[in-house]
Amino acid sequence: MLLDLSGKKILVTGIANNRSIAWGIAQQLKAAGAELGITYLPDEKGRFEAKVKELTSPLNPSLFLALNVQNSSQIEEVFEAIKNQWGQLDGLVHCLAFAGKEELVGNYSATSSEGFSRALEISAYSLAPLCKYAKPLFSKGAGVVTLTYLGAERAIPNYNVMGVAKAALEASVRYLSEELGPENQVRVNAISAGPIRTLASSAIGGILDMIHNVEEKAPLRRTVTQIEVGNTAAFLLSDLSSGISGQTVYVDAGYCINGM
Ligand code: IMJ
Repeated sequence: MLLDLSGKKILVTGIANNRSIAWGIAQQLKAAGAELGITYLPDEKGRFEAKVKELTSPLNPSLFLALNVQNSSQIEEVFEAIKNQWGQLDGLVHCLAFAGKEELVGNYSATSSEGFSRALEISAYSLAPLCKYAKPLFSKGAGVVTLTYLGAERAIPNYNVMGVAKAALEASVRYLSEELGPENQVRVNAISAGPIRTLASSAIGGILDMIHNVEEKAPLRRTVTQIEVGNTAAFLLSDLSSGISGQTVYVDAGYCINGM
């Protein structure tokens, strides 16, 4: 098999429900033979935990861990569990983003300092401490994949502080790839996915207009699926992509090449 992840132990963060891009990624990594660890966002009522557990149980994850990246001891606990159960890590998938609803509408100049800090902390900064704790566990040729969006480099209505966070995330991918590459051939890449209806996008005004625009203008005249993003993540975490690091790879039906 050309694309083979068998024997690879990969941690997937950011699954919230069956529309999550992280869920499409987890399914395709499993289909390629990977052994999965899954994290969920702990909340008071345990709603995410129950939902994500039920959704992912067919994939037989060998680790199922609480992870709120704003809680640094939880980050340490996740990698302690990986060290104890797996002894090593072959892949890390970062699909975490959050901005306050009020920051995702209207004028960017109205972004509050707290809103800016929170969006950047969760959506961009979090990749750094995850890589810091993963680093001693990474096997030779391990990979890191994160999710970004075109709003990092173009001004997209209402994306606002998330665009700034994604720009910081894409820059972080370059610095982390420079840090992790030399010693152990660890590669760090981002996937820039086109708009998909998910929990993170359905709450947004104008998302349907964005999707219709893609269906009209993208070279493929359609949107992409979570599974297509998952297939690219599988490629980026496999040895097939051994020469690719520090990149933003577009899985957007070609949308971003259009002049208008
Ligand atoms: C998000 C906001 C504005 C425009 C948007 C999006 N477009 C797309 C998204 C055009 C495709 C979705 N996207 C790429 C995101 O990164 C979304 C992040 C996000 C979404 C929410 C919604 C609910 C909430 N906080 C959020 N934080 C981040 O309370």
